[in-house]
Amino acid sequence: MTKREAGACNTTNPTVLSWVEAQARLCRPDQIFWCDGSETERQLLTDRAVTEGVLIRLNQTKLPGCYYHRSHPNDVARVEQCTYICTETEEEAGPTNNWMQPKAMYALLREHCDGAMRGRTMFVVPYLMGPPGSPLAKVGVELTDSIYVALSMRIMTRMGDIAYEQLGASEDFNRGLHCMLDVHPKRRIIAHFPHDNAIISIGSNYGGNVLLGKKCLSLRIGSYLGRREGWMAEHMLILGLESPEGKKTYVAAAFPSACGKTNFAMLIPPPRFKGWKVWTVGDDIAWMRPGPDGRLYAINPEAGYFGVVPGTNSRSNPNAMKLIERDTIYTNVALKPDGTVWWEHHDEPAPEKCLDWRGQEWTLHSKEKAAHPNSRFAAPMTNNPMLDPRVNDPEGVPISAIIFGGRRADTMPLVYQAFNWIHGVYIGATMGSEMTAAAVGGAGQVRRDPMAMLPFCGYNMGDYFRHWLTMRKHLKHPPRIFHVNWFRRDANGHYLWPGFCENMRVLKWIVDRCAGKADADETPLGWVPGPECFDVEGLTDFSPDKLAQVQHLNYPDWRRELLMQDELFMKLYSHLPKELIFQRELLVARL
Ligand code: OXD
Ligand code: MN
Repeated sequence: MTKREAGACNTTNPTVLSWVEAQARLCRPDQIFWCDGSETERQLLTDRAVTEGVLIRLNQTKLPGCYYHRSHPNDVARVEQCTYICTETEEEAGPTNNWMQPKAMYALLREHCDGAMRGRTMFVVPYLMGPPGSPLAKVGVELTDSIYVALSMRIMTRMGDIAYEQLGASEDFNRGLHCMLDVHPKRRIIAHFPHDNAIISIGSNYGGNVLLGKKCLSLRIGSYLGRREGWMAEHMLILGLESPEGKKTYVAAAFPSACGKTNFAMLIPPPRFKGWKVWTVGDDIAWMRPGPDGRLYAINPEAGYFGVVPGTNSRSNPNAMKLIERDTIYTNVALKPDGTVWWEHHDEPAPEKCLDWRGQEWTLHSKEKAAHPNSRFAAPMTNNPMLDPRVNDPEGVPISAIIFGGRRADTMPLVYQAFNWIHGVYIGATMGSEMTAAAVGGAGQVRRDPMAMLPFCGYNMGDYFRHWLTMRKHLKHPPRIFHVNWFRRDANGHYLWPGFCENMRVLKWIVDRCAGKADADETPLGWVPGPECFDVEGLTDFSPDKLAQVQHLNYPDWRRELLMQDELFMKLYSHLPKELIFQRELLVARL
């Protein structure tokens, strides 16, 4: 067999070949580099990225295999205002999405992409979302003129020949095109064409906008395909909680961006829970379908974690600290003189001097943050010391509980359980959270974020709720549904719940509920743990009245909450399932 030259074409799939040729005719790159996902290729592209100044090689003794990238200061987060769902009718995309007619959007993008890769290389990045051979796995091919994207996709997905092996001669793959242009905000568009299984992203080089396997395919296009094909694409972590006796229970949890999904997915139980272990299947996205036994099975379509860095430390996430010690691409953190990195709330104290995320000199007296609040790591999941052995199981793992949660200073108790599936869908549909730096916008304001999918649902949100209700019919043993809030504060603004590893206590109650082992008290909101079946032993400074405070149902807050929920329901009214309106009435009556 002749050795393949790096970058040479490595597929005979006629549809891939003709589509790449057509896009190359439009974008006119100087070169086409066909990625195969090999180690040799990783080294070659990494060296090239370093030579071109796209990546900085970090201290290889302290951080082996780690590199540093700075994005353009105007390009540091997802841009929801430039993100479009392009369906024939506006109604299909629904009132929560920006919409444009596909024909008009294709025409606009053709103009932008015409000759956009002149003088540049087009990387052909084939990738597989999900374990090889899984009935849920999907193939995508991303064409990009960003070497940073090619290298990051290698971490975040199963990238390379493996995707062509899964694809065979099929035409069924996601067509993704990414042109950086000059990363000018005025030319930034992230367009999804669900009917064509296609994505075109221009004018950005920030992960969430350009690593097309992630939010674009796995959630926006994925949710659309899921409804058509009878499965669910959700913004959820997946973890397995193992008891000292070796019994494992899997749960999936949806929190809005930057609410600690990665931390929760990698939780290390506190000493009180000796012998208990948390295993990670995924930290951001779950694809779920009913299994032959009537349970809901989930896979993580990704192969890496793209986590928020500031706040990561050995208290919040010791496993992540191990995860990002090697083979990691850091974006927009601070760079220390010894070639290591730093960020706010790092274990180590702030350095006297470093370069901030913009590359400017930073000292202890600087007023600005050294790392951007949305700075990120991209690290392979295989670095995770607690990676679940079933992460590559093509059938996925059976989900016993679904947890919804948001960042709320008030109103929402620490934990409560839905009375049933429909009530649980209502709880997910009315979720709200304070906004964070993960998206451009008003950080701190509460916005409705149904199932944490507001920025990611690829069709009408009302129809998405209907799909959730319909899924129940295919589940003989549906997961139980819960709502949590780690972020409730007292009148002085202090957090009422210690959070981090102590969230294990909430998880344990949830898992016990699923096994029929924990008692609960009925409240107007749902089932809540009674003081006798919620373990607070070993929690310093947490008396039973603190539990009462963090669980407290404050009626004036709930009156306000119902009004805020109404705003979303009014917006979605024409497609809103009536079941949810009835659920609202039931809640009002109970309150
Ligand atoms: C993410 C996000 O990057 O949700 O995961 O913004
Ligand atoms: Mn996310």
